[in-house]
Amino acid sequence: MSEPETLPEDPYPEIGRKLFAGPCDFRLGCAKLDQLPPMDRPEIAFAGRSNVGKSSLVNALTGRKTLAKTSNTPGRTQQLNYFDLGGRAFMVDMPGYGYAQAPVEEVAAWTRLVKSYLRGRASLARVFVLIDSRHGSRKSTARPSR
Ligand SMILES: Nc1nc2c(ncn2[C@@H]2O[C@H](COP(=O)(O)OP(=O)(O)OP(=O)(O)O)[C@@H](O)[C@H]2O)c(=O)[nH]1
Ligand SMILES: [Mg+2]
Repeated sequence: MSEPETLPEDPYPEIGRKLFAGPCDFRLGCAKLDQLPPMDRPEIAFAGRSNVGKSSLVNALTGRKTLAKTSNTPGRTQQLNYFDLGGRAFMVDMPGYGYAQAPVEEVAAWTRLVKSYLRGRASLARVFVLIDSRHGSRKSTARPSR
């Protein structure tokens, strides 16, 4: 059997372009697991050190400037922020890890939330871990417990 002369065109770049060019709205911010929305669609989440650019990436992907709130100060995002991507999927902008300019109890609370979410969310399809190319992947700055 002879090979077809041209492969069928890959439809996914265009599907993706349309998805991110369409509506994307902030749905809710969750400070606790029981506030998470129903698991009725796939979720993708952005993780990484505080200030690495997770919220900026949500804005860049959707071509919006202020959909996700960004800041020069690490520790801006303090909840699991859900963005509804055209009713097809959720993008989840997560709080970061590492140094954050926030009270230690609050950082500990959102760190617990993120860990529980990552461990148990059945509809979580992908997690993208952002790494600042200026620093590479760094060792945890967490101090050993005494
Ligand atoms: N140079 C550079 N700066 C960026 C880039 N992306 C984001 N920034 C800047 O980095 C800072 C932090 O961006 P955010 O998107 O708020 O970072 P974040 O990871 O959401 O931070 P937290 O919510 O605090 O965890 C802002 O001042 C952005 O303008 C990038 O690709 N290059
Ligand atoms: Mg953020």
